[in-house]
Amino acid sequence: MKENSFVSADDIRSAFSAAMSVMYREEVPAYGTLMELVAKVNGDTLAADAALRGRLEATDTLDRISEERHGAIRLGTPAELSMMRRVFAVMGMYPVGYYDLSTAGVPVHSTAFRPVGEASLKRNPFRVFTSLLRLDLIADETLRAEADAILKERRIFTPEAIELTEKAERDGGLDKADAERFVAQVLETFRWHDTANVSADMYKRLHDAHRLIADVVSFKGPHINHLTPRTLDIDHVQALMPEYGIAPKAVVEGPPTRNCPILLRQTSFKALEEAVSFRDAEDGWKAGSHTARFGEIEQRGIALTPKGRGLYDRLLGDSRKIVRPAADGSNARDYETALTEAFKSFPDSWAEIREAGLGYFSYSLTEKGRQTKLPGRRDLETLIADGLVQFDPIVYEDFLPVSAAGIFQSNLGDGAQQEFVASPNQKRFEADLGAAVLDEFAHYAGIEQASIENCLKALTAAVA
Ligand code: OOG
Ligand code: NI
Repeated sequence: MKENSFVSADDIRSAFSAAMSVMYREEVPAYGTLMELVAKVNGDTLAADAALRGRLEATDTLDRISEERHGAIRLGTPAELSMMRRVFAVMGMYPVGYYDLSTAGVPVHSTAFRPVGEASLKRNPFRVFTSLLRLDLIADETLRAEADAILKERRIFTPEAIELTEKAERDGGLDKADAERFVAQVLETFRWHDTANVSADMYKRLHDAHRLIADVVSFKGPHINHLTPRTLDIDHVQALMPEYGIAPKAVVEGPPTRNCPILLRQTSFKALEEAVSFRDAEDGWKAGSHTARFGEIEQRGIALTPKGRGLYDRLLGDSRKIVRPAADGSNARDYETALTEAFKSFPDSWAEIREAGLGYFSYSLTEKGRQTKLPGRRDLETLIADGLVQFDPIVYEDFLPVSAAGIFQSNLGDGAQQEFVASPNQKRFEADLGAAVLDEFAHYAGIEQASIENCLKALTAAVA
């Protein structure tokens, strides 16, 4: 087969995220309502802010502004995780970062599968936050063994999805017809099943151990548990949710509202209680319910360096020492005030953030820079001071463990707080995944460095 007849991985990912969006809106109508609200607020925000509109037109694809930016699944076994890695690779999505959520009372560890190159991110940044259940954190040995046996029996991928993934690996891509089949087949893995794999009794035992264990073990597959479009004004969407008949989680996760957005802010509507049938030896099925699926929104800011991230973590920790957000929203205002206070010591202009070495920036030539040729290399600070080079924040494309834990918790119910001994195990995760995860800091540093090199090269090119 000729190579140029392959559909690009970026196009397959775009088709996949679009198909998943349609499926999820059908499965969870409240999610469709959230999408409408997001599109409206994004439209209003752009209409009121011509400068923002201009910037987005220049740097982004404006007509895709309200589309999904991420989703999440929870897997049960190492074999599922490593196959998922191969499936996502066909869509140009690679594991970035390691997140240990055990410290936050959730028995999983995770990575985010996402596109990594600038062109791919621009075309479609869709990511899937992917968690692997840690049965090793479950104290009850009998239950652990039972859960393990149930998980080993299930097949979350259709035979055709596996065949097409192998074909893509073998041939280096998929043609149009195969790419379409691949999207349809892989979508099956993410579909909701309203019939459980287990009896109501088993479900209850799993649920009593941890709600998340019941969510992973009781079903045929790792249903997509939320999708997340991008909003240009997260505070506004949060405030409007009740008017649209959807219940927001108590607080927005992440940093407070700022002039210069940093990292990632997220909020969601609370997971819905849905009817499911459990296996029952006597009369076939027994009616019950399960709560897992929700909708989320995100707003992204600059990627922080390890130093910036350290400061972020410290200030977040400080504010949570003063007020810990309650799930019922009763102290939401106090929490916001404490957060805003604490973050006063995080510089809030791009120049200060850059000078303090807190964030990653992409450097480019100014108009004057483009018309200048220098006889030799000068240092970056001089070039900036001379108005030859400018800098723009690099957007954070990853996730935050404390925020992720908050999202998990708000959708597991108030009683779900549980203590586990902190036990990050990246080596084990990577062995199960069958690959190392990309180090996010090294990745952003690489993008920054490459942009600096480009400027220096362009400024001296004609003379060299
Ligand atoms: C994943 C929660 C993490 C986020 O946006 O931080 C997440 C889950 O609930 O499975 O999606
Ligand atoms: Ni999420």
